[in-house]
Amino acid sequence: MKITKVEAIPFSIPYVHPLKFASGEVYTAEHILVRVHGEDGVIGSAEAPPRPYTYGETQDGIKALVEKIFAPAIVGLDVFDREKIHAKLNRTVGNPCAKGAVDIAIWDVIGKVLKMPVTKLLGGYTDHMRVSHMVGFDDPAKMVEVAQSFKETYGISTFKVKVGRRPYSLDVAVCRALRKHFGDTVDLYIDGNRGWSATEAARALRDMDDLDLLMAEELNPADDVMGRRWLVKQMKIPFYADESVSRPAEVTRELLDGSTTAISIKTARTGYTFSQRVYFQCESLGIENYMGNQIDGQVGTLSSLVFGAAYKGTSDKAGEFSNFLDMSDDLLAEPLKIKDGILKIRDLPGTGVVIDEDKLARYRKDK
Ligand code: MUC
Ligand code: MG
Repeated sequence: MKITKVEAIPFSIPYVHPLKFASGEVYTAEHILVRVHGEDGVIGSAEAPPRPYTYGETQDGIKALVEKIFAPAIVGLDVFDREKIHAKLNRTVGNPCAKGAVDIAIWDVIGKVLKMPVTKLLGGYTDHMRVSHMVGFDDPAKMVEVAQSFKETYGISTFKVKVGRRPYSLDVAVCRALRKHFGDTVDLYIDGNRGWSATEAARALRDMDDLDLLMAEELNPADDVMGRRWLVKQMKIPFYADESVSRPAEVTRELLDGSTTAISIKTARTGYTFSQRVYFQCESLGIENYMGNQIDGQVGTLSSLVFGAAYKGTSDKAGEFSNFLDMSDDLLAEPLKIKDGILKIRDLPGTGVVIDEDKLARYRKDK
C-alpha cells in the first residue's frame, strides 16, 4: 500500500480553561491534523500539538516541514516498509511532533489496511486505562476546586500538579492544600517543566516529604548536568524525564548519566515506532514509565491511549488523558468520554480516530 499524499492541516480551537505551567501557557489549541493517504483511498490521521517553548516547533513550522520535506521524501513508499520511511524522516534530528504525527498516521493506515485495531498490532494488552489529570498554575483553593470537580464529574483520582514557580513555597502550598483536602483518596505527583534550580527542587521536595508524592517530573533543566545528577541521587521518589527525552538516544543518555530514574512516554513526540523503542528500553532495563500528555486534543489523546493500552508497563499506571476537557470543542466524530476515571479504546480498524469533517471545516485555518 503506497503512500500517495501527506496533508498537514492547521486548525485552531480555543480553550475554555487555559493551562499554565512553568515553561508556557496554552489558550488556544493551534494544532495540525496530519493525514496520510494510501492507494485505494485509505486515510490515516494523527494530531501534532506544537510546543514552541519546549521543542521550538510551531504550527506553521510543522505544516511546512510535513508538506515540503517529509511528504516528498515518503510519497511512493509502502506503508509497511517502515524502516525505509524512518530512514527518511530521521534525517531530521529535531521536530519530534511533526515526525510523531506522520508515524501515527501511517500506523492508522496500516491498521485500516489489515482491518485490525492498531492497539492489537502494537501489543494488545488491555482495552482501557486509568486517567490522570494535569492541574495548571493557580492559587491553592482554585486548584483544589478544579481537582475536586474532575474527581466528582469524571471519577479521576490521580492528579499531576504543575510546579516550578518562584518562590517554590507557592507550589508547596498547593500540594499541601490538595493533600489536606483529599487525604489519601487521591494520588499526587508533580511536574516542574524545568522551572526550578536543583537547589530549589531539593528544598521543595524536603518541604513536601510528608505529602506522599508518587513521583516528580523534570523539576530542573537537564542541561544543569551536575545539578540534575545531584538532585536525582538524593531523591526518595522516582524522577521522571519528560522534555529531556524526546528520542530513544536521549533516554539512554539521561539514564546512563544518572540524570533520571523514570521516563514519560509521549506518542505526540515519539509516534508509535519510537515510543515502542523507548518502552522496550524501559522494560528491559527495569525503568518505570507512564503515558504523558503533550496537551493533546482528542485525536492525540485517543492515539496515546491506543499505545498505552497495548502494554502492561504503560497501562499499569494512570495515563495523562484528560486535558482535552479544557478545550471548547474538538475534531473527533464521537467525543471521548471518561467515566469512573477510565478511558476505553475503540474496537475499530486503525487507531479508531474518525474525524468530524464539519468540525474540521469549521476550525481549519487554511481554507
Ligand atoms: C508536560 O508534561 O510537561 C507542557 C509542556 C509540554 O511540552 O508538555 C506539557 C505537559
Ligand atoms: Mg512534563
